[in-house]
Amino acid sequence: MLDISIYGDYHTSWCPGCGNHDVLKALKEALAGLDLAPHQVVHVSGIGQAAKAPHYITLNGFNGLHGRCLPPAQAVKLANPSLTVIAESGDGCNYGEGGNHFLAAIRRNVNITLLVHDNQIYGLTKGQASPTTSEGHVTKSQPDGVTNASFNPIAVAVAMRAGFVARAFSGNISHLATMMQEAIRYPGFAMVDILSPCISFNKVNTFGWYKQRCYELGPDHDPGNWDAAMAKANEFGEHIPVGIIWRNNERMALDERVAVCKQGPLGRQSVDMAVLAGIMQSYI
Ligand SMILES: Cc1ncc(C[n+]2csc(CCOP(=O)(O)OP(=O)(O)O)c2C)c(N)n1
Ligand code: SF4
Repeated sequence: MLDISIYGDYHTSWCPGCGNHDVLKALKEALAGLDLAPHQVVHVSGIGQAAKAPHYITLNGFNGLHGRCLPPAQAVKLANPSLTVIAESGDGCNYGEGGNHFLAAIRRNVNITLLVHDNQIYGLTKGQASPTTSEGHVTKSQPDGVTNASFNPIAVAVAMRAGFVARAFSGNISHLATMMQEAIRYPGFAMVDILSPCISFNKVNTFGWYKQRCYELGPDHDPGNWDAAMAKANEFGEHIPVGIIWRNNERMALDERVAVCKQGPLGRQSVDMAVLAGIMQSYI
């Protein structure tokens, strides 16, 4: 196990008490436990408070556009499969602006890990409703309460038979770190939706609110059973299950399925100019 100090200790611009601090700590613990040195990991993010995570940890980092962390993360993995690739951003970024990239990543199943800081609000832009904000939640920009049905990322991912789907709570760092490790170990697209309070702009879904409701899934839940996973995915309210909700034990990652990927890193493969010229000719 590596010493956690290898990932640095940086001053952040996050509010004291924000759940993001716990997510960052859990990520360092998870990587240290997996013996992953900074040069072996690429950390890709979008825009928002959560998306600042790569600024505060010593790893290879790439900060992209709002909602767009998944396309570059998948490209990095395909270009160099020896790297561990982690995409990390907020619920707005991943399920709102990046909603279609989220669906495409599930379908494509490249071997990367997605960490979503789900604070059920747009934090950086000061508290507008995000896709996961509950119906009826009053915000400054929804003074009569949110009228849209909230997006359930877990149910969507399980319905699409994604690779690996887990939920965690930033108030339980060791459980969260374990979920991150399981996601990183999974050989395909793995997501962890992390319930992580924004203490400044979401006064409903607080640490206390989640603490009262979150319960850990035990050995009686079989993540390989799709019907059971769907039932757990739809449980959100008075009781919220955390743990591995769904694990697809059958679907192979794109990196294992597609012939060109099996020939090694795309970045090291040579281009057959004659074949390329032939393809271009066929369009002229
Ligand atoms: C295409 C685009 N739309 C909107 C914005 C403005 N914007 C920047 S951050 C943000 C909200 C981020 O919220 P979330 O992803 O939930 O992350 P949080 O700040 O809560 O961690 C928005 C709407 C933008 N930068 N780009
Ligand atoms: S505004 Fe909310 S999400 Fe942003 S740092 Fe503060 S508590 Fe965290």
